[in-house]
Amino acid sequence: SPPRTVLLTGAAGGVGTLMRELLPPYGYELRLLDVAPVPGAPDAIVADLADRAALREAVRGVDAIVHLAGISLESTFDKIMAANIAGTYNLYEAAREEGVRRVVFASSNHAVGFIRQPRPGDPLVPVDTPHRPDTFYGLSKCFGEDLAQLYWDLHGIETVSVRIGSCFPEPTSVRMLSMWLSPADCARLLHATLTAEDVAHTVVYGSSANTRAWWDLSTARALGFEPVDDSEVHAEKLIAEKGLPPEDSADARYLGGHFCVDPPRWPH
Ligand code: NAI
Ligand code: 15L
Repeated sequence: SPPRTVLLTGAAGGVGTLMRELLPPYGYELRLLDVAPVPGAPDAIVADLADRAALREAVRGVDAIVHLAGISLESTFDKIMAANIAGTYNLYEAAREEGVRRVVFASSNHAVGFIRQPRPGDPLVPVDTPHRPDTFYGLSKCFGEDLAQLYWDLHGIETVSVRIGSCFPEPTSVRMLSMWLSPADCARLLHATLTAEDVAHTVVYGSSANTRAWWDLSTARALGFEPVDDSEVHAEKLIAEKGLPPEDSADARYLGGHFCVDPPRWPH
């Protein structure tokens, strides 16, 4: 039977706040967790991913986990290590101990951020391209994907790793015209990842049906995801406001855009 009770980690964050509104209509009962208090949700579990006892209690009895918690931008290695690397390990251990069978892991475009943006006519970027992180942050997402594979192979815990593009109410940069995952499409995608059968460890790209897409969405579609929105409706206004990024800038060159911030060292 499809999962009903879902633990949403990172519930106080940007995506978490959007999904708190958009997932319940699909029939989910959400249990919320964040290290920060979740506004308007007095029942939310306020706990750090470092707190193994709290995680074990938080995952007890849920059908699935949507794991959004963590540092969501570049930071120091030590902070990334604690929240994203050790934190994700702690959560999977809790899932194993409590018998939770499915996790949806919020990976990121920054796991493959140093891949060149395809130009019009080039093939879309496939999910099985080698990792190419652009930051310690992106590296932590590579770790999370490999951890997910290990927990499938060793313990039979299924994961869909969603390499999210840019999930915000609207695209706010030219790069985001390619990367945008509308909140409604994000909810559709999470619903697909929670209900598809036999996912083992599947990696999918998370973006909308963007005219300027860079990514191959076939693995997401195979789970039943049908994106509806297209960032193109925002393109004219956005480009008029921001202009196109210079051709030799990271924003015009790499999937990860401005996360690839070190121009003098680009050998490619
Ligand atoms: P966010 O930074 O707004 O939210 C992350 C939440 O995690 C925050 O509420 C924070 O308090 C919580 N958190 C951080 N460290 C924690 C810890 N040690 N223990 C418990 N909670 C902790 O990020 P956003 O934008 O909502 O992203 C959600 C997830 O999706 C993140 O994992 C991010 O890396 C990933 N993602 C988001 C993208 C986007 O476009 N918004 C793009 C790609 C990936
Ligand atoms: C991410 O991974 C970040 O969490 C998010 O804040 C955005 O910066 C997004 O990528 C992006 O690349 O636009």
